[in-house]
Amino acid sequence: MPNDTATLLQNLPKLSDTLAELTEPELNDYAETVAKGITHIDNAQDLGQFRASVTGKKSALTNWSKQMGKLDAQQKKQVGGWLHAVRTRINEALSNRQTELETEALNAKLASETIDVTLPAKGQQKGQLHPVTMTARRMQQFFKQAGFNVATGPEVESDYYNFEALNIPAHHPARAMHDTFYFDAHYLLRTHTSPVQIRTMQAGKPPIRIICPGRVYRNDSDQTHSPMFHQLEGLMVTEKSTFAELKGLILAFLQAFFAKELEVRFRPSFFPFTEPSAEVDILSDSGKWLEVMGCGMVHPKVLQNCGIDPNEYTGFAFGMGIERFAMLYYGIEDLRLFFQNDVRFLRQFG
Ligand code: 2NM
Repeated sequence: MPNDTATLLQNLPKLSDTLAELTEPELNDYAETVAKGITHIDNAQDLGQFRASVTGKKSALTNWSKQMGKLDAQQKKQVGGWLHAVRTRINEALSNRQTELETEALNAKLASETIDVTLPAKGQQKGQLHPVTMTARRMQQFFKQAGFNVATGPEVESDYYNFEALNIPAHHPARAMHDTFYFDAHYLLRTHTSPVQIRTMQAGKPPIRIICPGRVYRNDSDQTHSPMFHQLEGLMVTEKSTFAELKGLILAFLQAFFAKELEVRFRPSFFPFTEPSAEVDILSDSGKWLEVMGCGMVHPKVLQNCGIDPNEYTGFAFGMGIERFAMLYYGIEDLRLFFQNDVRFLRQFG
């Protein structure tokens, strides 16, 4: 069925121009043909044109209506009824089609404007976590399942929390060793996360099982040192924590972190805040021992400084550099890559 107005108009029944010659079936047929044609019009503009052609001033219908005056009263009533029915039928068809076309237009507009809000934005690349963050999370995952809670604290510390409480008195060589960034005589950037452990011991009672991840600062910068780096330290204080337990925990951690059986070696060492103290080495694939962390039994003086009676409680502590673990885990040779924020480097860790 054609749907342009010109063809539709041509295909309408050719009825007499003279009203007196028209019959009801002819008019009904005309109305039906017009109504059917209307259903095929596919746009509002054509519908408007068609409306004007079949109901407007110059339409056959209007022409017939104008001749009503020539009819006698009885004919007027009858033919008037017929014409009214034709006009009503045509107007109804026009109105229905108009509603349909408006609905179609609205649906098409809505469809064309549909936005999938779940699509990634144009020209955007997915970000990912920094390898140091992923490494820290991997480390924390182990200790959390082992019953340790995560504790955090300020990066700007007092010399008391960073040194004194840890049995590192003024003029102790460890203070020089630490190459500390001082703000003034008392305030500094923490050189390790141990002050968080001090604050936790002061604030609470054993049993204590915490890990303290975070940024630490030392005035040191070369291939293997960054002035800011990350540490994860741990502390457990109970009525009977032992070095054997510490060894078992660290062995389990290292094997879980590197996801393989590892040769681990505890080497006697010294820290002012632990006694005895040890460095922990792992045997690398190349057969070399690599130092990965330090640990020891918390020094009785440190417990005392925090209001914990060393005759009632014992504790062990350990500390490690997160960058060092990230380098070993991902096989990264140069520490500085972590801090340059070069996306060509960062994108390699999925
Ligand atoms: C290490 C090695 C050995 C340590 C000790 C303490 C505290 F506060 F409990 F005394 N926190 N961290 C510790 C012990 C840290 O890092 C190489």
